[in-house]
Order: sequence, then C-alpha cells, then structure tokens
Amino acid sequence: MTYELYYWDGIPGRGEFVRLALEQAGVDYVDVVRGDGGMARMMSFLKGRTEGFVPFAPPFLKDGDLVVSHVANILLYLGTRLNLVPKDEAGRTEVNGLQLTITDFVAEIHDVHHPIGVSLYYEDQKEEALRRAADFLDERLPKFLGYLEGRLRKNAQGEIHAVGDGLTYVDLSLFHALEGLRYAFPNAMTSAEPDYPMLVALNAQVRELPRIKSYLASERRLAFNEEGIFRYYPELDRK
Ligand SMILES: N[C@@H](CCC(=O)N[C@@H](CS)C(=O)NCC(=O)O)C(=O)O
Repeated sequence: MTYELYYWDGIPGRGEFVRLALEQAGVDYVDVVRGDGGMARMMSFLKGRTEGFVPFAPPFLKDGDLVVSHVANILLYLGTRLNLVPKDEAGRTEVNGLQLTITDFVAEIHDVHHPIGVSLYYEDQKEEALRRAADFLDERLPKFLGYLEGRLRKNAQGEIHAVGDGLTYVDLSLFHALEGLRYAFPNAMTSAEPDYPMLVALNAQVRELPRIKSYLASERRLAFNEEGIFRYYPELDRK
C-alpha cells in the first residue's frame, strides 16, 4: 500500500518530519499536493468533503482508509510499521515524548516570526518579532537544545541515538530541527553549536545515512524559504 502524505507544497515545514521517516524506511509514498490536482484533494479533506476523519491542519497521512493527523501522531503510527522505534513500550513512549517536545519547540520557532497572530503577515508584527527573537535566542533555544543534548549524552552508547541503541524517527526529526535552526538563525547557531556536540554529531550521522543522503540530493527535498516555519530574517538573528 502506498502512503499518501498531505502537506503544503513549496516548503519543507512540518511535513519534512514525516517525509524523512518515509524516505529512511524506503517505502512507497506520494507527496499528494505536489502532484496534479493534489491541492484540491488536500482541501477536500480539510473541508470535510470526504468520508472519515477530518484533520484540522496539514500534515496528515492517509494509509488506506485511515487518516492520521499531527506530526507526532503520524510518526507514532508509522514508527512500528517503518521499524523506526525501539521494540519495548517504554522506549516507544520515550520516543513519543521527545517528539512532542520537538512539536513544542517547532511551535516556538514559528512564533518567533509570528508572535502576535498566525493570520497576520510578518511585516505586521516585526517589532514584536524582534522582542520575541531576543527572548527565544537568550532563553528558549538554549533550554530546548540543552535538554535534547542531555538526552543524547545520557543515552551515549557508540552511535548517537536519542533512545535505545538504534535509529528512531526522533533522531531524524532532530536532524531536521537543527537544519531549520541553522537556516533561520545562522549567526546564533554558529556560536551556539559548540555547546551541543552530540546534536551536531547526530545531525552529521543522519545526513550520511544512504537513503537520507540520496533523498537530500533529490528534487523531492525542498529548500527552506520565507514561507515556512524556519524563516531567515537577518534582523531576528544575532548580529
Ligand atoms: N500540531 C500540528 C500543527 C499543524 C500545523 O500547524 N500545520 C500548519 C502548517 S505547518 C497549518 O497549515 N496550519 C493551519 C492552521 O493552523 O490554520 C502538527 O504537529 O502537525
């Protein structure tokens, strides 16, 4: 069965967390919105014109008749099917917990450029974004990265993994989060990265996975830009 991924075209965004898991597993999937008529199909789900569950927002995954929404929930669903979770329940629960922390982190990264309203343009909230960016870079970025680095350090047993001794989807998500942060805050990340050697090493390790490496070189991989979650506005970065 071919998985169907529904997500906005043109940005890696939250869809990328799911895409990386599907790519690493080497399973058949289609990025529906990037194909002919795909946007209309996605909208028919979001507008409730289809049978079954109606998702609030993309990304969502369709597996046969089942529609699964929210990144962390999609990955929880795919984890055992794609062999990207530990065998034990405690390990799977830990992976889900870390993924939900990444969900929170991603929401805060997004809110740096949209601190007042999701429906407003960045240009309408630039002053507040400057204040938010200062707090994010001073307080929240080190708090999230420090926590995640600590988890990797605690689990160090040869290869670097967030949970257990094998690759899980949370490792792939940590790769994407770091890539996005490097794009959005290049100056801040250049000075911060020496404090997070395990996250940096995991990122390099994931980049070299043969399937991820060939995905990153393919046209399926979309570039970061100023439409997505991870946006580069120089004024929000460290000087
Ligand atoms: N908690 C959801 C967030 C989904 C979400 O915010 N999706 C964005 C795109 S990245 C969207 O299209 N939101 C539409 C809206 O909030 O109205 C997840 O992790 O998947």
